[in-house]
Amino acid sequence: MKYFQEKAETMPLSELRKLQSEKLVKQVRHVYEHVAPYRRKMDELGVKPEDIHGIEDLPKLPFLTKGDLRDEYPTGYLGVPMKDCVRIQSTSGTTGRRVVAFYTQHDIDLWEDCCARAIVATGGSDEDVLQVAYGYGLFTGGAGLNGGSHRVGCLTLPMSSGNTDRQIQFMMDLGATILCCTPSYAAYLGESMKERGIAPDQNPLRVGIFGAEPWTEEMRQAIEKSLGIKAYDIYGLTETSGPGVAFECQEQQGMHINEDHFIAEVIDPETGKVLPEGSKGELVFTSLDKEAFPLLRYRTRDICILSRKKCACGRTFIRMTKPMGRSDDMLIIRGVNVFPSQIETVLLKEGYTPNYQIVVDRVNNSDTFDILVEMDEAMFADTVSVITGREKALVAAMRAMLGIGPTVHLVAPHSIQRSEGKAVRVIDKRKLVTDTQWLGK
Ligand code: DLL
Repeated sequence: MKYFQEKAETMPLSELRKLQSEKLVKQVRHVYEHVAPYRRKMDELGVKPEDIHGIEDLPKLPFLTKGDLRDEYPTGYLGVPMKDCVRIQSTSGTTGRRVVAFYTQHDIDLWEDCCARAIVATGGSDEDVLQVAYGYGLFTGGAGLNGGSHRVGCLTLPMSSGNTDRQIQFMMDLGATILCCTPSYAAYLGESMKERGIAPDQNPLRVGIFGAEPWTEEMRQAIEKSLGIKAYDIYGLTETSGPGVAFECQEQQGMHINEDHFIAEVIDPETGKVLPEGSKGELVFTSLDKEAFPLLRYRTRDICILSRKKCACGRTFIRMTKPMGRSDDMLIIRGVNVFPSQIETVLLKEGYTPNYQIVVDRVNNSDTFDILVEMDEAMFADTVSVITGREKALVAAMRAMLGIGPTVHLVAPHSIQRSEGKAVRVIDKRKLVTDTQWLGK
C-alpha cells in the first residue's frame, strides 16, 4: 500500500483524537482573537476559548454558514493580516455573492499535501503523467490538483478545462495516465474520443480523479467503461481549501477525510443536533490548521454518512459516502423531496447516457416537473411509437424511484449542452424563492 504521508494517514484513533484536541484548542484561540464576526457569534452564545479543552467541547461552538461568509465579503473572516496571504481562490457565486478564500503559504502547502495524498491513494506516483482538466483560475480544482501533482512528482499537464480537441491530443501525445476533471467532463471526453474512433483501450489513461459535483455509482461505471480506467472520487469545497479534503483509496468504499487537518461532524440540518456515526445528515467541517481562512463548524449543506469502520487500505481516517445531494439542492416538487442523483441513477440503469436536464417550474400554483433525456443515435432512429413507449417506461421507473412522475422528453443526441466544468443539471425556475429563503434574507 502506498501513502503520501503514512504516519498521519495511518495514525491510531487515540493519537488522532489527541492531535485534533490540541489543534482545536489553539485554533479556537486564533479565531477568537483574529476573526471579529466569529468572536461575536461565540460571545452571543457565551462561549469563551477557555471553555474549549478538546474535541469533546466542539458542539459548544456556533455554526458558520455560507450566508455568514457572504455577509462579511470579502475579508471579514480573514484570520491573518492580508500581507501574510499569498493567494486567493473563490467560489463561482452562481447562487449569490462569491466567497473569497485566503491562503498563507502554509495553507497552500497543507492543501497541496491533501491533494498529493489523494493522487497517491489511487496508485499515483512520480511515474505518472497527470492531466489537469479542472478549470484554473479562481476555481480551486485546477490549482489544487496541479499542486498535488507537483508534490507527488508526476509530470503535470496544466490543461485547464475546455478545448476538447487539445485535451485529447495532449493526452495521446504525452501519454497521460491520470485524468483529473469533473465527472461530467470525463463523460464528455469519453464520448468525444469514441466519436474520433479512439477505443477505450487505445488511450494511455489508467486512472481518473473526479469530483466537484455529485455523481452516482452508475455514472462511475459508465465513465470507467468509456475511458477504460478506474475512476476515483475526490471531494472538497473552496471554504475548506478546495479538493482533497476527502478522497477515495483503491478500496473505493467511501472517501477518507484528512482528519489531521479537518474535524468532520454530521448534524441534523433542521435542528443542528450532532448525529452519531452512521447517520445521514449534513456534513460540518472544522479546519484545524488553516491560518488565513480558519473556519470553525462550517456547514457544507452536503448530505452524507460517516463511517469509522476499518478500511483495508490501512488508512485510519474516517470515511464519508459520496454526498447524496445538498440540503439546499434538494428539490421539493409537489411536496416530495427529489434529489438529482436519484434521477441519474434511474437513467443510467435504464441504459441512457448521463446527458439530462431537470426543469421545474410553477404554473397555476402547481409544480411542473420535466426531464429532458438524450437518446443515442440508435434510439433516435426508432419509430415515434417506440420512442413514446420508451418515454412511458422511463416515467414509470422514475415514479417507482421518486414517488412522483415527471414528464419525460426524449431528445435528439447532442441537444443538451455539455459542460467543461460543473454540469448544470437542474433548471429550477422557482429557484429565486429558494435562494432567498436559504440565505435567510
Ligand atoms: O468543487 C472543490 C473541488 C474541486 C472538489 C475539484 C473536487 C474536485 P466548490 O466549487 O466550492 O469547490 O464546490 C463545493 O461541490 O460543497 C459539494 O456540494 C460539491 N462537491 C465537491 N466535490 C464533490 C464530490 C469544489 N466529489 C461543492 N461529489 C461541495 C459530490 C461534490 N459533490
